[in-house]
Amino acid sequence: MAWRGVIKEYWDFLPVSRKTPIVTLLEGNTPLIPAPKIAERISPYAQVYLKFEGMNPTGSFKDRGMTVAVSKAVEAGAKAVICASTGNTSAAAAAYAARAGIKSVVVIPAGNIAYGKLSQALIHGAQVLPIEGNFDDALRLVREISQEYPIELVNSINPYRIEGQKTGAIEICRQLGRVPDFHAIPVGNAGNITAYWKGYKEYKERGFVSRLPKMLGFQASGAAPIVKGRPIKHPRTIATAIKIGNPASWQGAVNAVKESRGLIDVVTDREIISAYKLMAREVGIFAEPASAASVAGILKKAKEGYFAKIKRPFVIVCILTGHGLKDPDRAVAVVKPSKRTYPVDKSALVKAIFGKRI
Ligand code: AN7
Repeated sequence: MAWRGVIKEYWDFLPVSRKTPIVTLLEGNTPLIPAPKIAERISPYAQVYLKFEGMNPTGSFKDRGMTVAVSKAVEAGAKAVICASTGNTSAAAAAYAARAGIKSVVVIPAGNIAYGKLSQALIHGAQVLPIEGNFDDALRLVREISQEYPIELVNSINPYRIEGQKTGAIEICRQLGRVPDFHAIPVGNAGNITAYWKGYKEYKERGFVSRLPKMLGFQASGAAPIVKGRPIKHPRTIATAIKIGNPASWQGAVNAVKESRGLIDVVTDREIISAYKLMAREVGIFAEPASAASVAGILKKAKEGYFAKIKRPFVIVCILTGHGLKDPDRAVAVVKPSKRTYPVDKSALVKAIFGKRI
């Protein structure tokens, strides 16, 4: 049967009923792609899979949560939704609101969201309000506005977002036919790590599986409030998606790490870019920089010897949260292509391709 989207496929796990109007773009069912080129850098016993959430309809994992949040908002009679965003939430909110035929308002840190994401919010018809502050300022404002005015908040403090996003965990278990040993994931506002942990736990509680993965969360080193144990006033990282200094689901991330006996650590921008290029060049997957934090994280832990004690086959799943096309400027900046142009001349091209000697 054709894929029916997150709400219908995971109906029994979600707070929906026959009264819920289903607002879907058939999100979910994203590929779980083996990455032997990454695995060989981790351990001879490692199997690494990349869960490419960039293959969702708006190009990020946010769609899993947004289908549920917008459907429940419409069920409750909402005529408008609002969010703060580093970009991907705004793209998803704008698309699902468009699908539902309701208004969307997105508050973003001016000049700090990737061009692809901004273009999505704009073309889907969202009211885009760039503020002269960062994501944390934006989230504080939309929280207050949604409490005082008739507009539904669709950031991940909306529990329906977490409910939708937890389906990623169930999907991974079904695709793998087992529970991964390690689940590596970038952490920004910490909604997704909270959601995945909830999903794994519920899948186990219902008796479908009997184990749980260790949760490995990774923050950018300049935007690592949870690792540092205090909010960061002026977060900094080239991974703008996770440039967040005071995550809303802080406690959820801490619980996931503690309960799973996993860890949360930092990766530098340099490590992020290195993993970003490695994935593109050796695996064939173009994910956005924030997504590369999960791969950068396991490479770092491998170097530190974290996996060295394991002498039997084990499985790591890395969540690639968003598509590389979201942030084309970063890809071009990283590669720094030459500005040189060529005449319309075969020999000039042949020389460029094969060098002088041919
Ligand atoms: C590609 O869009 O917060 O830890 O406003 O876009 O659940 O916040 C995006 C976050 C990772 C972090 N990877 O997830 C937003 C926003 C990508 C992201 C994260 C985000 P959370």
